[in-house]
Amino acid sequence: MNTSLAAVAAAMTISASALAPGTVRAADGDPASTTATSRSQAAEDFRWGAASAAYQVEGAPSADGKGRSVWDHYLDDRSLAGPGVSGAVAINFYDRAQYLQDIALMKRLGINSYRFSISWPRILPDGQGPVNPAAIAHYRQFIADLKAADIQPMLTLYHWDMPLALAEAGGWENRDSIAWFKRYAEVVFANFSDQVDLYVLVNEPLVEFGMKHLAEQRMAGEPGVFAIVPDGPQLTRALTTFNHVMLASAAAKASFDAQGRQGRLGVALPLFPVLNAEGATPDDQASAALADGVMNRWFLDAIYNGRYPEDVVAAARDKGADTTSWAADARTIGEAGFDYLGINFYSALYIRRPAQAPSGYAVEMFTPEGVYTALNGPVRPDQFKALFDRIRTDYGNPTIFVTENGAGFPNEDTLIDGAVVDTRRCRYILDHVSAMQAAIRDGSDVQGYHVWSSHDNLEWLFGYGSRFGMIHVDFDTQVRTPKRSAEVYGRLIRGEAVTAADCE
Ligand code: GCO
Repeated sequence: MNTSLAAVAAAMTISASALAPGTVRAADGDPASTTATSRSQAAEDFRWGAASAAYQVEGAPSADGKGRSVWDHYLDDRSLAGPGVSGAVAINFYDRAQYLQDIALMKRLGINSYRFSISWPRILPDGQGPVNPAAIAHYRQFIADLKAADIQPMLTLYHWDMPLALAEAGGWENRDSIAWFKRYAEVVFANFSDQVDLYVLVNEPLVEFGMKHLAEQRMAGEPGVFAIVPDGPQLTRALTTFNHVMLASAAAKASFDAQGRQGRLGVALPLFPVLNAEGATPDDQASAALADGVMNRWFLDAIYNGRYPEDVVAAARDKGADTTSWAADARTIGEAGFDYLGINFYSALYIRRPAQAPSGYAVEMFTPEGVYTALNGPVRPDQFKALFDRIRTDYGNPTIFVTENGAGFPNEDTLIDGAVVDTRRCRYILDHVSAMQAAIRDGSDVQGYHVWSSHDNLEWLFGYGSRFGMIHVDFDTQVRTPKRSAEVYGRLIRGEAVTAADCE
């Protein structure tokens, strides 16, 4: 482990009650005028949770009249995650007997918020056509079961499992996707708004695009590269996609408001602080600034300032993009008035300019020697804190929910004598909770934190080998075993003071 982080972790004592100071601030932002009552109320209302996504956990790809999704196609028809790797069973979460056990387990840990996604092709099997009442009934029962266990739902409408028919019609690259999503969202709101008051409209347009591009490369017979930040040739397509996803979210929000529904709506963005390595050249610095523009500012500037960042727009124009509608589109996104910002945070990213790049936008992600990393990149809780600070100071201190934070590490999830001691994940969670608490003390309005993920599950094109759960799943028997991280997270939520030593 990176020694400075190890030192920080070792010295820290963390408890949920450390949240209280600064959790709520008065409208004028002056902590001095915050009352003690509102502080403890906010600490009490804080959502301590875990997150998952339909395709990664549910299985049952044709139960109750489900239509096919693009992910059924990728894994089952095209074997893109390897031979025999399928979402047909996943962790069997569509099965009520199974999920009731899982809910009971989460309740025992003390989790009071569960972020899950519902599957668009279950609700509208062909994407736009008739509503499937059996799917509605299933999710209504699931939400009722969650609430009966005192776990509050945070419902994600879209976590990448696009109905295949719509993917074949161009998916998010087709501007009609705005209308497709709006219709789907209206069906969801009409059927669930008596049960749910917190929604994530879409999850991670950036990573979805990277994953789709990797799928395309594999379908073309190449091993492919998973580029979180779109590389030069992909820039125009990526930005077009992001624009449509955000416009679709804005349209869904406008419709929700017009119908006078009660609830809070936002989007979950994967925000990646961008770093230069030591000895970076001015070209590397310019590439890093543009990568920050594409991954972070593109979304945040539109949501909070109603405009797209000029440097990114210029780079896209340079690549031949038709940007005519973008200024008006960004204004529409800015006017949507999302109720909170969902942050999915995993790591910071080192960026440089690739050698022999053509002129214009060119970025490359890399990991310098000796940097402590998890499966999703360099582990930097200090950058998590810096991200909260940036959003507070540059974007008007919006309400934030941490919609995902978590880690996987190679060879750490082995079941030995009935136990999994996932020390690195456990420390990762404590370090990041501590960074979040420091940001709250400094005035950030964070109202919930969700670990990705409650359970080990299907990691998209990377199959079942990349485990991110606090609960170990034996994928052959479906037996669950809470790991050390689950135990320590549960103690933290229940108000005990825990330290990194508890993770050993
Ligand atoms: C993601 C996703 C999750 C992943 C997680 C771990 O948002 O990329 O929301 O589906 O499984 O990030 O890589």
